[in-house]
Amino acid sequence: MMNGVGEMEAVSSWGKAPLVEIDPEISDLIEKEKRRQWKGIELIASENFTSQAVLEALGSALTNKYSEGMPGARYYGGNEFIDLIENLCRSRALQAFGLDPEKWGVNVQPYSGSPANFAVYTALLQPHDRIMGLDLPSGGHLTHGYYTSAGKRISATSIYFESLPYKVDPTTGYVNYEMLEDKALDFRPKLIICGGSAYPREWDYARFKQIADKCGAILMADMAHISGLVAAQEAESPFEFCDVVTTTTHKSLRGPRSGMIFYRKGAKPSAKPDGPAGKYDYEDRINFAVFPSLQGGPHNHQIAALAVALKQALCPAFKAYSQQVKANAKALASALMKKGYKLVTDGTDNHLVLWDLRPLGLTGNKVEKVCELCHITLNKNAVFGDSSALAPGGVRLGTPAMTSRACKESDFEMIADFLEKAVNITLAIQKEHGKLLRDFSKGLQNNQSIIDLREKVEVFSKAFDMPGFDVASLKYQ
Ligand code: DSN
Repeated sequence: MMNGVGEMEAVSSWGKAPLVEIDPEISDLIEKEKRRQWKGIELIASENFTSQAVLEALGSALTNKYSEGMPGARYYGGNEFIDLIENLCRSRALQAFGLDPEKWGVNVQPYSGSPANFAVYTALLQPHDRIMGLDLPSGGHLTHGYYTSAGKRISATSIYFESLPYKVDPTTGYVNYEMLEDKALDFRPKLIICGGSAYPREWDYARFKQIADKCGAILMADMAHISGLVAAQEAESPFEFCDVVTTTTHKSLRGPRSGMIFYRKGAKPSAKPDGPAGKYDYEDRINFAVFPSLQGGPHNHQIAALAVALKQALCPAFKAYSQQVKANAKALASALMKKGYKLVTDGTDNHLVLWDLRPLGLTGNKVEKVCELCHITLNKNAVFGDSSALAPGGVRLGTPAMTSRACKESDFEMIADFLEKAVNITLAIQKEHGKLLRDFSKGLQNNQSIIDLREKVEVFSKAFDMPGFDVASLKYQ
């Protein structure tokens, strides 16, 4: 049945009307979320505040376009400008990490980090091939393989491949390279992954390469957390030693949510001293794994936004930003340690600290909850040796987001004071109401100490500007 003229007019008027008119409910929730971001202290180590320019590209008409395939070889017409955008993004990605386009290529189509990692496995491995990555409770990532102590396969990496974790040394918190080597020589993995989500120290990529060579494994770095620091040369670069490097783009790199896969190409040195040189064959395999094996059309608005973020990462100011991220993490770490708290590895080399709450008799869940009510956002995190994954013994704190709001070392000392207050509130509630979460939660309601701390946190946070949007025009102040 034909629609009436009035109905069709309504459809065409939707095209130009603003969000607030079309969907006040969603518009209002976005405004509330903006206020939450502005008035809170954001310490989630994997989050950041991206720029207005990146947000503009993300919200652009590029979202309308389908472009399966690679630039110059698409399955749909109309990709003249999309090709230019993707090629610009690819060349900026290589430039940002100082890579020679004769030796390295990059695929910028992965929707995010997990799809990027799975695309690498799909490209370079056969089902049930062996993978070694840092164990989740040691600070690794789910996509590097994870199954529970009862053997339940949690990550798709462990469902479709055979994964064996390596771990950190329980006394130092650093990766135990000797144990990794022993395990790798027994297990003979096809792929070894370096990189993690809650590891506060540098990676010894040269050592990883030695181990990978000894057992004939491909070496992949997942530099998602530190890619901004790598681009700014404020962290060791994995590119000298690794065959493949994956990353998300929204963490320390300050871009949109997206993913990239860098792969070696061109001449491949022989495995034997006098053997003939070969050629890397990763490029076609990785491109094919991303599309058509795993994904459909690339998200062109994300790719354009990533190109913008990479341009910003190439500016001298990004180096200064990344230096400040690290200086702030060190300031936060030493302020907490001065207060007598225990940090995993007793400090940090990068953008995060992992706070071991077990000596206080607290779990990460409770501290996360109290902090959230005080408008400090952080996440509970496993600490090596935790007996329960459901009640991890630590919290993870990161500095990239608040550094994007121009916080300096002295501000992070203030943040350490707020965290100390939050922990003391948690201890007091636990003492009064007990350890069981159900009982503990009763102490959170109308708790005056929480209300007082939240007020202080909001006053502190509001003093810092927000990248990406104008706080003066926020609907909720
Ligand atoms: N969810 C991210 C993190 O918090 O580290 C990793 O994907």
